[in-house]
Amino acid sequence: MSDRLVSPRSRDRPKTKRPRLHKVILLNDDYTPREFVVAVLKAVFGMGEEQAYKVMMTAHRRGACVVAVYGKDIAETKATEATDAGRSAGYPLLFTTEPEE
Ligand code: TYC
Repeated sequence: MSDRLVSPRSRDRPKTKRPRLHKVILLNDDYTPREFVVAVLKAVFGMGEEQAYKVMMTAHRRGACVVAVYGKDIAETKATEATDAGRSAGYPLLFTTEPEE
């Protein structure tokens, strides 16, 4: 039987690497009100109150917290949107992105 299904040898396999996912990271600051951070996490990242509060408090206590993981473009768009929401309200709230290992 010559038409068996066999997985191609690595030498023949096309190298289609999956694009890396990117983390959105919330950074603490001394000025943005806690409730405002929670509201932004709910609005931009679709979190519920409890999850948003936990993430905000983790950033508050530890300096930073991973909010979510997306493909590069979505991660960057959401980080910008969330940072802009703070800026529009006069707060230094900052979200950054970084590639996952
Ligand atoms: N540290 C801020 C305060 O005490 C609250 C805060 C939490 C701000 C998390 C940013 O990512 C943040 N008002």
